[in-house]
Amino acid sequence: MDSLKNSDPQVYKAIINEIKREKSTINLIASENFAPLPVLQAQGSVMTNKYAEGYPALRWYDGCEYVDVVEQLAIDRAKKLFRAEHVNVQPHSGTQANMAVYFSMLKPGDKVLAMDLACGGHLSHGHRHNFSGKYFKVISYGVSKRDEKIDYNEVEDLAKRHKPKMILVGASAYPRIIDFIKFRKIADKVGAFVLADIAHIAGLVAVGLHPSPIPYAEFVTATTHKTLRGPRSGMVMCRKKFAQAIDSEVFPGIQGGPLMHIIAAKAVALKTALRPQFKTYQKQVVANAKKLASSLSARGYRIVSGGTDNHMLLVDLRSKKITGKDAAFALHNANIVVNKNLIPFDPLSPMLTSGLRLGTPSVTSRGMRENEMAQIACLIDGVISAAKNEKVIKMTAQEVVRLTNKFPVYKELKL
Ligand code: DSN
Repeated sequence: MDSLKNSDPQVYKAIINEIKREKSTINLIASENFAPLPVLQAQGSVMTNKYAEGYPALRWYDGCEYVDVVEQLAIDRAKKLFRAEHVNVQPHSGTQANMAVYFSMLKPGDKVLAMDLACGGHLSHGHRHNFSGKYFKVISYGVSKRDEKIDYNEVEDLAKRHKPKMILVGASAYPRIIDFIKFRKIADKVGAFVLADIAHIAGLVAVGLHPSPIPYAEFVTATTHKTLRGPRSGMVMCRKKFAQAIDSEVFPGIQGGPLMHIIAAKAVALKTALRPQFKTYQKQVVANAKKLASSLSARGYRIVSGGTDNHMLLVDLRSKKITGKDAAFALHNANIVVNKNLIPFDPLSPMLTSGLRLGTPSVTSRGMRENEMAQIACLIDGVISAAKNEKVIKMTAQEVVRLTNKFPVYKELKL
C-alpha cells in the first residue's frame, strides 16, 4: 500500500488503524466477518474501472470481455452452491436485492406480510422510514410470547385476514431454524408468493446446515459478506420464469453500472464456499454460537428462545440490571465489539434495548473454537458485572489483546 501511503497519508492511516482494530478486538457482530485476502484483492482490482451496464455478453459498453468472465463465474458458482435456477449477482447490497423483488413483483400500496423489526426482522422488511414501509402496506408477524419462536399460526391468521401479495421470511436477529415449508404452505393458501431473505444464514444454507428455501420460495435474496465471507454486497436468486423480471429490475430498474470489482470478489468467495472446508467452517460457527450461549447461560444470562440453531444468539440483560446500550459501550472499551439489540417484547427503546446480539462468524474465521467461546463468555460477564469499573475494563482489554494475538487475521498484511 506504499502508493496510497504516499498519496493520501490520512486515508492510509485510517486503513492501518482499522486493520489494527480488527486484529486486536473480539468481533461478535453477527452480520460481520473477515473477507479472506483473495476476496480483498479482487475487490481492490482494476475491475472497478469498468462500466458494464447490462449482463454478460449483452452490455451497453465495449471492452467487457473480462468482466463478463467474472460475472459469469459468479453466476455459475452461485447457481451451483444454492441449486438456484437463476441468479443475479449485481445488487450492491441485501436491501437492493430485496428492492429488486419488491419493485419487480409489486405495485405501490400492495400488501406484504413480513417479520417485525422488533422481533428480529430487517429495515427492508417494512420499516416506516425504509422504501419498503413507504411504498408498500406492510403487515408484521412476530414471535410467540411463549417460546420466542416464529408463531406460524399467527402468520397463517394474518395471511388469511390480510391476503398479502408477498410473504417475506427472513431475519436479522432470529437465532432459530426457519421453517420455509410452512411459509410456502401458508402462501399457497392465500395466493401469495414468497421472498426468503437469507442475508444472515446464507453460509449455513449453502452447506446444508440450515434448510434451504430455494425449493419453496419464488425469490431468495442474500448478502455475500456475512456468513458467506465475501465482499459487502447482495444477490437475488429466483425461478427461471422470473429471471427477466428480476434482471430488468436490477438494471435498469434500480441500479446503473454494476460494481465489477465486487462481482469479481463475489466469484472468489463463492468458489471458496463450494469447497468442503467451508462446511467445516460453518459447523464450527454454529458449534461456537451454541457454546457461547450455554456458557453465558451458565453465568445467569437468559438466552432468548433458550438457545440458538445458527450463528447468533440474543442475550436478555434484564437480570443483570444493565441496558444493551451500556453493556455494548463497556464491552467496546474492553475490545469486545457487539451490538445492542431489542429482545422480543422489549420494554426499552431501540436506542437503549434490553439485549445484545452476539454472532460467531468472525471469531470462527480467525480459528477460535469452543474453549475460546467459554473464555469470551467469562470476559463478557466480567465486563457486564463491573461495567463502570475502569480497572476491570482495562484488564479485560489487555486479556482480549493476548487472546486475539493467538488467533491472528490478515497475517500477510505487514504493518
Ligand atoms: N445491518 C445488518 C445486520 O447487522 O444484521 C443487516 O442489514
